[in-house]
Amino acid sequence: MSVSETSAPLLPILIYPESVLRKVARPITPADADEVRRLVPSMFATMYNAPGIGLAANQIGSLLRMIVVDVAPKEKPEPMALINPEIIAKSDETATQEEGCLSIPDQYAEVTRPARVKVRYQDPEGMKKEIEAEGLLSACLQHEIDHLNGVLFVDYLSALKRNMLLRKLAKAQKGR
Ligand code: K1U
Ligand code: ZN
Repeated sequence: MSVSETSAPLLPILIYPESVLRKVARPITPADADEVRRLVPSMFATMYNAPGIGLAANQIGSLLRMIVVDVAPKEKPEPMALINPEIIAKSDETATQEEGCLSIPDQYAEVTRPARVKVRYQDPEGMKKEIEAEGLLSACLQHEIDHLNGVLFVDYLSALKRNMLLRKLAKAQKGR
């Protein structure tokens, strides 16, 4: 069974203004291996089920520095789990992309970020890796690494746009 079809337990996705979304996640060490092995399949299952193209550990209430992403079409999944991801280079050129967030459901806004990034990370087996990304993958990696630092996409918006969006979210959540 592939990771996009896994039956691993789904995890509840925490919704803004949950405080763990504003916390900084801590680096993963070899002592966390069992927890990482347990969480990775469940984070993929939760991301695909949402559906979403990324998920950071803060969003499921864990403060381990790990994210999962897959921006490929559903028919040809390209799942990636990144442990201790860090941006080691970013372009001066910027790109603007409409972003959403599974922790800020049904609210979208254009966010401007560096167009390309180079990310260093470990895979779940502990192998050191680097990836260069542009387009949607670049925006998604930056969005997920922001989560690990307690940063949300709404932080990039003007106060006016942010307050409008968060008021809409609060209204929608009240009606649930
Ligand atoms: O971290 C998250 O909250 C996941 C978020 C990631 C993201 C989206 C857009 C730009 C940057 C980062 C999402 O996946 S929101 C849902 C979404 O974008 C989507 C859902 C289904 C199909 C395609 C996209
Ligand atoms: Zn998000």
